[in-house]
Amino acid sequence: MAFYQDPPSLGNQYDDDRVLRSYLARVLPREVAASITPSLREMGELAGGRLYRLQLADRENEPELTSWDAWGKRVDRVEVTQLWKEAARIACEHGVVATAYERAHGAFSRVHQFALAYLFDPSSDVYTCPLAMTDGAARALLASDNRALIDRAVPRLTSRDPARAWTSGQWMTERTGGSDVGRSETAARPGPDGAYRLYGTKWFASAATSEMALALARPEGNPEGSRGLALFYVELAGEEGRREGVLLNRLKDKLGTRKVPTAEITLDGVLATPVAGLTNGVRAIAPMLNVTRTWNAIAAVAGMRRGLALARSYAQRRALFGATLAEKPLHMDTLAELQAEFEGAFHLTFRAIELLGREETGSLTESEAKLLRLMIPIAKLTTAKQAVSVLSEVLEAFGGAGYIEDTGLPRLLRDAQVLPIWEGTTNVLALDALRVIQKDGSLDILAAEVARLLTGVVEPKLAEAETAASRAVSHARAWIKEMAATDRPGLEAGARRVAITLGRALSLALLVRHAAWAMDRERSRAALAAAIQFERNGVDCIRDHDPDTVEALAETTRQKPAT
Ligand code: MFK
Repeated sequence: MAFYQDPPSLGNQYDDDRVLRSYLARVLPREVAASITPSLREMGELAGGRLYRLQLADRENEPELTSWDAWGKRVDRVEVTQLWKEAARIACEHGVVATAYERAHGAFSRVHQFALAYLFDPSSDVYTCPLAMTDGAARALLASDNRALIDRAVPRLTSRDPARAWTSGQWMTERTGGSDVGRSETAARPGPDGAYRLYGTKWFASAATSEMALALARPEGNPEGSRGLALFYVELAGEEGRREGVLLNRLKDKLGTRKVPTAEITLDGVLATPVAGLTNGVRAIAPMLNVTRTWNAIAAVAGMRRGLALARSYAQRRALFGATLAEKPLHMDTLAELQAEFEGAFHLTFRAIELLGREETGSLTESEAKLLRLMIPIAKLTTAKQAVSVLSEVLEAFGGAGYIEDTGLPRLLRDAQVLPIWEGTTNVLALDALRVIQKDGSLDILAAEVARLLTGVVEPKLAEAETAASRAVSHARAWIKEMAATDRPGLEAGARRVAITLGRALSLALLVRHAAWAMDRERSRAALAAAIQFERNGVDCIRDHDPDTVEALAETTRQKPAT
């Protein structure tokens, strides 16, 4: 008999997830946990079963843009993949956005909603991209207090009825770039009737199938820079599904997220309504960014979890050199490192989600609000980097099969590679975190949070992890203070290392706190092992700035190419 390898398989993705179930048991009141468990189990079943099978079967399909009909009329129709059609219906009916706004369980509804998103995401072919923007748009509209727009759009954005539900786009990035948004060129011109129309090009409009978008544009006569931009609401759900004044030039040919119909769009006089005045558009869209960055972190965590679930299944089935991979010490050591990274990212992200839920229900203290403002960029950038490195290792854990498209595995890495890029690159968010730290003292609050998490933990095996977490935060505080006084360029150069150190220190403190709880209440040693392993993986990345070395290498960068 010739040899054929059994492929990896997935079970119910809720029942199989110790980390999720243990976390929910700790944070949720018993009656809330009992009430939401059936919905999570149902989503876990879909994600490990029907949706996953459809995802594999639909692997080669991609969205298609039809610009013209047979008779020469411009139609700009986007046909999405089969899985996306199914994912849209499932997400809507299961309330993957709506749950957060229905607030059946107050602040815990955010935890419920993001637990649904976490289970759904890896089998959705990144349908979580439009969901993230939809959630973010609902949040930004509600924050704007623009009653007419709230009444018009929010019930659609948060609907559970697929026939009524809308998704939203987020139109920021232009050819001038996605980071320095203040250079945007899109103009907003009022007509004789006072209504605004937008003129310009949006260069990376994700999920071009949405029924509305929030867009940044500069009202004519406004000054340059980001304060001269305003936030506009654009409705696209016209009579025939296509709105006058919006042209889809082409879909992007991307490394990953290939099922997401990301478009280059020309705005040629589309009607638009100011959301919150005619200036300070970045400030007005910030609530959306904080929500989409949280979705980014949950997608990173969910991607890691899916990769590890497949790698574990494979390790049990794949035999070589006389034993299965699951019996090989080096393979298990490799997977242990990855598992610890996933668990750290999980607790970091869900802690931010808990605070988000409390912010939205008005139960956040002033210092917790500052902590949340700092945690979102830190969680986004830390988890995105982890996802890329963990999923690269996951592919290697399959040997050559991890490199072969029809296993469905390479997609995991390609789709992860967008996570450090969109919604603010690692460096842009590290600088955002540094600005926040210097402005409002939120690093002291983060340090107090780490100290609080470690208080009362008496397990001797966690002592090294506790020390590493608090030392890393102290190092970051001292380093920022010293560099701010002596070496501003050095401070900027080290911003990424500081942000990742803070992300890892907070993750470790959260792991320690959860491990202590899990040993006490569940008699489980798995969370303890994750905390110990995470500390071994390394926490403090801060290095002294060495301007001579950096400058010497910068000279190479600046060298003109030989002609
Ligand atoms: C599954 C996951 C799915 C995710 C899917 C999403 C797909 C969508 C794809 C995209 O759209 S990717 C494009 C995303 N682009 C970005 O995320 C922009 C990245 N650049 C930045 O974040 C820059 O730091 C920023 C544009 C904000 C810099 O602009 P400014 O105007 O120089 O910023 P400034 O002065 O720091 O902020 C202006 C105001 O906004 C300030 O308030 P005040 O006017 O009151 O002083 C800031 O405090 C406030 N602000 C900025 N960021 C904030 C914020 N407030 C709260 N939270 C924030 N995050």
